Amino acid sequence: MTLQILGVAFSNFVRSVRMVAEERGVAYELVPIGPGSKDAKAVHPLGQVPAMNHDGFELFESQSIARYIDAAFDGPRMTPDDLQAAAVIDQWVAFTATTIDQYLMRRYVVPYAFYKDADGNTDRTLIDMTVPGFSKLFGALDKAVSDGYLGSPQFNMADCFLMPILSAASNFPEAKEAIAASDNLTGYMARMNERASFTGTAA
Ligand SMILES: N[C@@H](CCC(=O)N[C@@H](CS)C(=O)NCC(=O)O)C(=O)O
Repeated sequence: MTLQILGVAFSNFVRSVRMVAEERGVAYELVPIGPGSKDAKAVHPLGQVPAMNHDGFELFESQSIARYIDAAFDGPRMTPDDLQAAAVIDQWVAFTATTIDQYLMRRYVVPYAFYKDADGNTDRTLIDMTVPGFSKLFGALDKAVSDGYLGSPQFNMADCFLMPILSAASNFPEAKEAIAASDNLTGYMARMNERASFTGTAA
């Protein structure tokens, strides 16, 4: 059976695992299952996406799915054989999927997209608590991509986690401004915007 990735295209984590599948040349079907839905709860204890089904083998958590896809199929792996090189990539994947996701998606993009006050305007409470940390956060990211990709001169799995977040954040003014002021990040996003695994997973 074709690999199934369960989740919605607008989720940054769904996009990350799709990017890994595309980079590895693995055919997959995107099964449109919404967060919190009955179908999502059948695979994930809290109904989060993404989840995965490969010939009846079910898995959740984007980092686990990404590593499984990288290891389970023929062809050159994204993960280097060298233990320390692989550990450094794992480090950047985890940093992005935990700290950066919390900061930029949960405390910035999600409130812009979904949190409204009684009049239907954006509820900026969480956004306004988050933005003052941007110069430190984007400064760290600018440094982290200074060799070309995240923590490395080579494209790697961590880029599949970072780019969907940066792309979503750049739709909103404070993040857009912070990225524009960061030369390395601007160049990084321009390079990633030409990458088929990124452009091919926009929807
Ligand atoms: N740690 C999880 C986080 C997944 C996650 O937060 N997914 C979001 C969509 S991007 C979701 O399902 N949110 C709905 C919810 O938390 O109920 C992973 O890496 O897969």
